[in-house]
Amino acid sequence: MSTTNRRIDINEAIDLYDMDLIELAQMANKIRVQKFGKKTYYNINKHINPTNVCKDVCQFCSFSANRKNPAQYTMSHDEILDNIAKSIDNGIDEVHMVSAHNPNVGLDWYMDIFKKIKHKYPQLHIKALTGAEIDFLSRQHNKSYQQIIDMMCESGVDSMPGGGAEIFDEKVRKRICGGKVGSKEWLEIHKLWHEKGKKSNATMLFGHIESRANRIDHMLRLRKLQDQTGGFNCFIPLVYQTKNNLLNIKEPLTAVEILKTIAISRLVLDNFENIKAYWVTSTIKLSLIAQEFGANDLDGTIENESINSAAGANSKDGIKLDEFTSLIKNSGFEPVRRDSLYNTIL
Ligand code: V47
Repeated sequence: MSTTNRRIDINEAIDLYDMDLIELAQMANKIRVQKFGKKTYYNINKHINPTNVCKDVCQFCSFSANRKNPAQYTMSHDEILDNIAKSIDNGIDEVHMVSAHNPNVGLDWYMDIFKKIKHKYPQLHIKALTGAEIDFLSRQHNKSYQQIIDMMCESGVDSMPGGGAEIFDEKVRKRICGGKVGSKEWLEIHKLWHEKGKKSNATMLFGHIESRANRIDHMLRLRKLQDQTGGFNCFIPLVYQTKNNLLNIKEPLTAVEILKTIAISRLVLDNFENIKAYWVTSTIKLSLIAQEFGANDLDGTIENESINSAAGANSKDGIKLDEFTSLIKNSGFEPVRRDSLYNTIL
């Protein structure tokens, strides 16, 4: 590896996987320490998934209603508001709202709930609608991406979550989620969102049928867009959960491969400030170790997690705040509460 400040290219990044685990950790940790010292960010948030009725059939998904999980639901706006009301006393400052691609409800069902949440709880940050949902809404309701994005802004959406990115490589994407938003379109939607002066996150789903080269390619496409817009808040590598879906992957990733991928993302994504080791998919224990591998954020308390718990993750009821902060502290790091835009909350 060169010692100049030249950016890591695709081949160099793939070769990083062959490095000794601890040496790789040290390289990633050096950057983490320069930027954040021992600080690890978390937030107090709530996930809501208002419907699991989905027009698409992604092979990795265990959440949407399909032949493996036939129990359909669609929450009313009152149910969603009641759900939020129950969490206000827990101090949440963010609602993270992601739905399946439900063709049975109108565009207003999506937009009106944002308005109602903002009206009732103006202090809450609404992080909602993935690039995949925006693409679905645009096709379903014959609107441009720009029109949907304008509607989101008018309805009170503050930022976009990073979901729906999966893996950008077109061949792999076709096999795991053919028919859903394309890679170019996902990036285009985030670009348009950033051009409105808004922030979003970026995920990468790994540990299924993709190669290491596919992961690096994914990161480099994100790095390119981030160079243009600077609009991504954080990168979130999502570890594929194997249960109750159609992919049928027999060998889940090893901890070493997960940690190496997190460390490499810190090194390759030199223009991303925050790398999130999402405790839900990495498991809480591995996320704590990932703090030594370049990760500076572990996500939040969540309260109800449906997408990954349906696939086997131990996250259905979120994590209790004191347990979360003690675990960070006891692993030698300083838990720092942040808002959705990474401002520190004292
Ligand atoms: O896009 C679906 C993933 C994502 C599985 O922006 C799975 O702060 C693992 O994007 N195994 C939705 N992952 C969740 C998401 C997210 C989560 C937390 C924080 C943020 C953020 C965004 O969940 C989907 C998909 O990639 N997913 N099924 C599975 N079996």
